[in-house]
This record gives sequence, structure tokens and C-alpha cells, in this order.
Amino acid sequence: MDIDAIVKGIRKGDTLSVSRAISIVEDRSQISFSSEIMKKIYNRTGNIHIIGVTGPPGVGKSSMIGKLASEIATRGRKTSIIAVDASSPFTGGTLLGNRVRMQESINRNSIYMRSLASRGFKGGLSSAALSTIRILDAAGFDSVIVETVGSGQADIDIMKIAHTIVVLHAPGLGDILQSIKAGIMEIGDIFVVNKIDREGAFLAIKDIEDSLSMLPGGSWKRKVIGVNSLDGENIDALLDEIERHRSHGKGKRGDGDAMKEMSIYIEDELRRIILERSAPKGDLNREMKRMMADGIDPFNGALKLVTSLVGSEI
Ligand SMILES: Nc1nc2c(ncn2[C@@H]2O[C@H](COP(=O)(O)OP(=O)(O)OP(=O)(O)O)[C@@H](O)[C@H]2O)c(=O)[nH]1
Ligand SMILES: [Mg+2]
Repeated sequence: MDIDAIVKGIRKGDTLSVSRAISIVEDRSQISFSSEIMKKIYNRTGNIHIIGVTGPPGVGKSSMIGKLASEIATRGRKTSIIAVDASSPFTGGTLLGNRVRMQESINRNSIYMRSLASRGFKGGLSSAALSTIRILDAAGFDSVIVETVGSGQADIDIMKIAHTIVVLHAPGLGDILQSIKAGIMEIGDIFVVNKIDREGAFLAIKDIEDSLSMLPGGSWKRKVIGVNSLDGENIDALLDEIERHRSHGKGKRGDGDAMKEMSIYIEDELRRIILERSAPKGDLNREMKRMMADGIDPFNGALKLVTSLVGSEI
């Protein structure tokens, strides 16, 4: 494999090289190539604006991201999209939906889009997503928009390194207070009520504004923006707000924080090792069930399992 040619391609912003590099970092069996790529692009990274987008299923994340990416392209900047699907192999469907909703925008504006699914990953989704972001970074993309469903380890890890987090809601999709309990209110920098063409949108905006006013405020004043992701209404205002946050947050969350990234890689690798080592003994769930059936308490059950997996006393 000619890694030097791929790295050269990445530096020139060639999307074919970008795609090939991402396929390599997704594939654990090519770890020595991944390591070479990540080493060689490192000094070109650190400039991309990472925008995390989260919200309940069906709220319109993909539709909104498609429109947002178009707006960014209209302003003359190179953007990219990553859709992370940490859902179980049995739910399926989401990835295809993500692509369909964004396809029109992607085609028209030559926006780079990549889907990462947990299927076939056996852990390692966080690492793959992180490396993908850095490859796009080295390729000169000004920003990357990451769609996550907000549950699962990879979602949490991406939120840790995102510079700007956009939380979506829509009328008729359930209780706003429920979101606060889930801790989603605290992590959001910008709140969006999508589907403002629907009844109840105004109330949803008001609800979130009220909830936000109850949270402790910092120097960044969190706003709620209503948008329509079908016709693109108000998407320009949303992008203005995202850019405002970008300049406000310079040096804030994630910026140049290599240690945070390294710890994500470490944890991901440890999770992978545990999963891999537990595989020959039947999956971890079955082992846990057996322990519960034996009446072992969770604390000691976990100790016993991990000890047997790493092969020494812990
Ligand atoms: N009326 C209306 N419908 C919308 C709007 N935005 C998205 N939709 C519709 O809402 C549905 C879900 O949209 P998606 O963009 O796939 O939502 P998502 O949050 O990405 O969904 P998942 O990836 O499955 O979690 C689709 O049928 C969209 O056409 C909007 O602003 N108004
Ligand atoms: Mg989607």
C-alpha cells in the first residue's frame, strides 16, 4: 500500500485519498497503515471546526445538516459530514435515511459525506470517528458536522471533542423536560427547534428558553433558533449563531486538546480488547447472566470477569 501517496493526496484535499484513508482507519486489520497515516498527517491537523449535532430519532437531524452544509458551501467554505450510527445491528435503516435526506445538498455542493456504523466494528467506533475527523482536518476541510443519536459511547466521545454542540428538538416529539433529565440541555451550545412549519413550534421554543433560563449561565448565552429543514427557512440564522459560537469558543472545548483525544483512543482500545477477549468464551452478556444466576454481586462479578479477561489479578 502506498501510504505516502495517500497522505500526499489528503494534503491536497483529494477526496479519493480521503476516502481510502478513512477506509483504512476503519479497518482494525490495517492498524499499521492507520498508524502511519495518523503520524504523517498530525502536523496538518487542529484547524477544523467540529460541529456535533444531536437529538432524538426523527427530529430532522439529517435534513437540517443537509441544509446547513449547503449554507456553509454557499458562503464559500469546504465542509464535510459524518453520520455516526451506534444503533444495534438489528434496527438498521438509519444510515440509508441519513444519506437520502442529505443527498440533494451533497450533490449540488460537492460536500464530503461519510457514514460510520457500529456494525462490524466490535468497538472502535470512537477511534474510527476521531481519526476520520483528523483526516478531514488534514485535507483542509473548514468544518465537519457530525450527526449522532446521542446515545452510545461514540456519541459521547464525539461530544467531548466537538467545539460547538447543536441540540435539536421538534414539536410533537415528546417532553422537553425529559431531555433535561437526560443531561442533553447542559451539553448544548445552540438549541434548534426544527419543523417550525408544524403546530406547537412556538411553544417548544418557549419551553426550551424557559428551561435554559433555569440552568446556570456562563459567558456564552444559549439561544433557541426555530428552523424548517425542508425549505431551509432560518438555516442562515443558525449558521450565523454557529459561527458566533466558533469565534466565542476559540481555545475552549476540544481545541488542541490532544490529551482528550488520546484518552478516547485508549478507552476505545481497552473496550475493544475486552470485547475481543470475551468473544471466545461466549459474549460478555451471557457470562454476566451466568454470574447473576450464580448469585454473585455485580461488583465482584465484574472483578472476576475482568480478571479472567486480562489474565491477571487486578
Ligand atoms: N414538516 C417538517 N418535516 C421535516 C422537517 N425536517 C425534517 N422533516 C421530516 O422528518 C423526518 C425525519 O427526518 P430526518 O432528517 O431523517 O431525521 P433524523 O433526526 O436524521 O432521523 P434519524 O437519523 O433516524 O434519527 C423526515 O420525514 C423528514 O422529511 C421540517 O422542518 N418540517
Ligand atoms: Mg438521520
